[in-house]
Amino acid sequence: MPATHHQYDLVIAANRLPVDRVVAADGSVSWGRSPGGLVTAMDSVMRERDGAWVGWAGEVGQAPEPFTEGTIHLRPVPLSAEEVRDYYEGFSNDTLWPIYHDVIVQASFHRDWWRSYERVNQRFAEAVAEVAAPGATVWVHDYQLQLVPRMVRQLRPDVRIGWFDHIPFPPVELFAQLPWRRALLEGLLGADFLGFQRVADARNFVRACRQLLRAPTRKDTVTVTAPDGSSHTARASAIPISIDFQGLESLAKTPEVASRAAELREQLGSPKVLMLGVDRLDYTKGIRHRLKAYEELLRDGAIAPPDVTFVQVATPSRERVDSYRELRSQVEHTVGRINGEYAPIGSPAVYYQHHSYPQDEMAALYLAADVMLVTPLRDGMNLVAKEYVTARHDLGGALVLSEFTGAYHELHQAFVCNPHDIEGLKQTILKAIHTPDKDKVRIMRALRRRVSDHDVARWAARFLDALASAPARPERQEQQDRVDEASRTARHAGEDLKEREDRHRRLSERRR
Ligand code: GDG
Repeated sequence: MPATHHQYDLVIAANRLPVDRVVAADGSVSWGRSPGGLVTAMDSVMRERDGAWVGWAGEVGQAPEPFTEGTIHLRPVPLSAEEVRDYYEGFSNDTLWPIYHDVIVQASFHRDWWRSYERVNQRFAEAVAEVAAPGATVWVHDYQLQLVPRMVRQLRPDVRIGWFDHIPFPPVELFAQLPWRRALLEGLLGADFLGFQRVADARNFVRACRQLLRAPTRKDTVTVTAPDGSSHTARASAIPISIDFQGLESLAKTPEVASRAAELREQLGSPKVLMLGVDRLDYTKGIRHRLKAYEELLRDGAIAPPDVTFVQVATPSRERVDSYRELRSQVEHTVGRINGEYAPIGSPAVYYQHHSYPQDEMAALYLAADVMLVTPLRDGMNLVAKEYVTARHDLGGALVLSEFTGAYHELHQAFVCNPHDIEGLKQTILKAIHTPDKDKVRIMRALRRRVSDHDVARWAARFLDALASAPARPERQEQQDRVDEASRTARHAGEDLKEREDRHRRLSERRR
């Protein structure tokens, strides 16, 4: 820990830094803030603390020198071309991602990839240990960095460590396939607090620890004993992520976005019903199932262009991983077939956009769409669902939402579907189209209330509160157990309040 480094009270570690390299026309290089909820959330907590962010800057080879962007100190971690291939595209996206998403595609297991994952995680941990102030709070993000909590704990036993899982945590039956399952769980158990999108994810994690490590568990806590005999308690709970409600709502309310939304509808041939899908081009997002249901609705004559049309934004993603390349060609083939079969000249049935848009254009698309199709086969949360309802300050529109998303657990008033059930999905889409406006307004109001009450700033604050109050030391947990036990005994014996208080006091005195 060189004394020359400035150290920070709050350290975020995530695969990517929240910035993108911008090359100006004159060739000069600078950094621009990448848009996204996580950055906004961190802004809200870093305003009050001295914060640093450890992550990859997005380019292979030597990392840029640490720098400051806005209020955040950025500490780039270098990755070589082989590490991007093995740690990132390989182990993270072709081993863990499929296992954690119900094995929609087969996972690949390669020992080289695992070794690279370990090496890169160690590098992240060392960078964290270097910038964390004594007693700092360290917040590690996501499946790419599951070994980091334990590695940081070994380097810096003084810091408090949290980990947040942005994607699902799989049932133990699937997780158990991983040859490195023990090391992954032990890596995570270096954390004092682990946050998940759904209660089921937290439960899956605790169950995996119990079954695969034989670790003692109690409700949402796991007791971890290190080889040296020292132990600590890790707590796992659901703290679902959200978005910057106010920021997006204000953007959607600007006259520019409103007029762009109207212009988009006109450019799309002024359909009576505009359907929209916005996803990374990922097999978890259910794009093929969505297209199948849509194609069958056209075939059945239940809908037809130009009255009904569908815009699918499919943001390029992980294009060097085979399963993603295959998905792209299947989706593009299907879109071509649908348009060839069902669209008259000048009125496409599907507008397929394989590129990304600026945020104001996304807001205009949301505002223009009558039916938003969010149909993943499995998704940790799905922020698009939350963004859509946030943009609909006019209370218009209808959200079709898969029950296999984390978002479903908060937005269950939406038009809920099981994307595997194509017949059911078709009926849900028709229901979203034909439900009377007054009912849709009522639904939209409820959905918006949920997101506005649970925005991303609240998510970050809840996570940090949970981390701050997690039982970092086992003695603390034992004390709590003793107090719980005393109050149970007191209740059973029918003691009155005074006696119970006396008992607690005696216990506390004994502890001191
Ligand atoms: C992981 C989990 C979890 C997409 N296209 C454009 C664009 N986007 C933005 C959306 C949204 C974000 O990307 C995608 O978020 P999701 O939640 O849908 O999905 P993942 O990327 O899979 O993220 C997921 C999330 O982590 C957070 O915890 O919800 O379950 O898989 O914000 O708006 N944004 C812009 N142009 C585009 O073309 N500006």
